[in-house]
Amino acid sequence: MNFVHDGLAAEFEHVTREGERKHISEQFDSGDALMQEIAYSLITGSHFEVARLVEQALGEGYTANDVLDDGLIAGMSIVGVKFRDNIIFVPEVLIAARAMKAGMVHIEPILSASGVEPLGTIIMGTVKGDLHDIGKNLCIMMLRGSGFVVIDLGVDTKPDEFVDAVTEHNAQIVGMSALLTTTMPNMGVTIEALEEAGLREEIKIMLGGAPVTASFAEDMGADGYGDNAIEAVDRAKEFVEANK
Ligand code: B12
Repeated sequence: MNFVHDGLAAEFEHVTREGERKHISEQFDSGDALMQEIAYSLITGSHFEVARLVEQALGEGYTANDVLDDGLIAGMSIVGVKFRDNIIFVPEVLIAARAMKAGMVHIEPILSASGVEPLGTIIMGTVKGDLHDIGKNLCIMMLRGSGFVVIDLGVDTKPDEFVDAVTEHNAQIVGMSALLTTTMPNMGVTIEALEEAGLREEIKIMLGGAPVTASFAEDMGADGYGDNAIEAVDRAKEFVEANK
């Protein structure tokens, strides 16, 4: 690892799992001061600063992909770890998410204009009866940042809305989120609806949300489970890889 930013080096100390330390530190290996400043500003939620630095980087000739990967996503990975390990809580995550958004405002137009072939199309929604969307939105942000096209169906999404969206957008992946034990079964109901519509064989399904577990996802007939936004991206990439 190659930290030239003291604040970021201190933030990295919150990452204690060996595999994650390796993965995240690799993102900072270039030792680029500006990218590390962007990551740090994102972690600390300084959204004006993130917007300013991203603009500066693009003006200096950094590619949108580099700024996204080495600055914004690298910073967001540390936010994800800190949230999971109860070092920060929902308000701080939302503030970091706002900072990510402030940076993405400058990145997204370039990425969409560059015609980079998307990795795949994902339908994401919080299932019927459930209004929680903070975690789903974080996943969507990370998935978009990683090169997927994501159709966001929002909250309280009925099974037939998932079915219609898969057909309309010719999607390869469906992601469902649930935060209530009472709405978790609607994930299974939605999977049944996708089966009945004859779409199950054509898509991969991943489930997530705080009360959802890997074994629950398996019981419901999903193809995968993600514990956090980073894992949502990992699952989606695995699905695409498996389909090649
Ligand atoms: C914020 C919040 C709310 C907000 C939601 C705002 C919003 N726009 O989302 C409001 C105030 C509206 C709310 C309402 C309610 N809530 Co609430 N809420 C929470 C709270 C505090 C935080 C949830 C959250 O956003 N976490 C942060 C995000 C980042 O984490 P996450 O969602 O788990 O997402 C991560 C992963 O799970 C994963 N992930 C998420 N989705 C997906 C999808 C895929 C495909 C993948 C791979 C991964 C993935 O990645 C995310 C990022 O790391 C939790 C308590 C808690 N600490 O969890 C209670 C909680 C979920 N709520 C609860 C309850 C009971 C309710 C209400 C019923 C309260 C009421 N009596 O009215 C209502 C339900 C309304 C409804 N019909 O949905 C209970 C649920 C209990 C249970 N066993 O079911 C909880 C656990 C609080 C508690 N301890 O009692 N709530």
